Amino acid sequence: MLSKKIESALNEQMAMEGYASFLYLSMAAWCDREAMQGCAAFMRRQSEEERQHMLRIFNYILELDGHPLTPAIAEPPHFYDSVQAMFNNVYEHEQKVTRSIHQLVELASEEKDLATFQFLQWYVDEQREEETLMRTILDRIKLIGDGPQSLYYIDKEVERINQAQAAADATQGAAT
Ligand code: OFO
Repeated sequence: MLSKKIESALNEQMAMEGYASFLYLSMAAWCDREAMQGCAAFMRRQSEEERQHMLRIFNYILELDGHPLTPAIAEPPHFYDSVQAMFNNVYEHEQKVTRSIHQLVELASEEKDLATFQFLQWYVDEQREEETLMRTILDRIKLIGDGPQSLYYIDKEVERINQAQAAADATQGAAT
């Protein structure tokens, strides 16, 4: 059974994951229209992952006899100054989510809610991995620089990273 405080904090986190899903979907649309299909595919997959993160909390709240409140989602931005600016935005958003997850973990610990504390460890790991991934992409973008055809090479690099991530997820899925 969840305390009201934990239930409401989990509902807020669910809304945050939902927003991330829409934000990344909007980024996928922008990338597609900029002819960056590799980045578009990456953002679509990220969007789907965030939806799964939202549903994981939704299911957990139900399992603990609480009421998951399907959130209203604010409209995300639809345009970005550059692909670098867009990935910076993703990285900042992930850092914000990480802070929120860490606050939730602290709350679960204060409330002595061991089940929620345990449940949240998956999110702690996931956020660490996502921040590392976004930093890697930003580093590669910096290495490629802004010479002629840099957008082409950035798109190819993100496509390669996306395929590697999808393959790793498939292997993990097969192992569970
Ligand atoms: Fe939900 O994993 Fe990032 O935000």
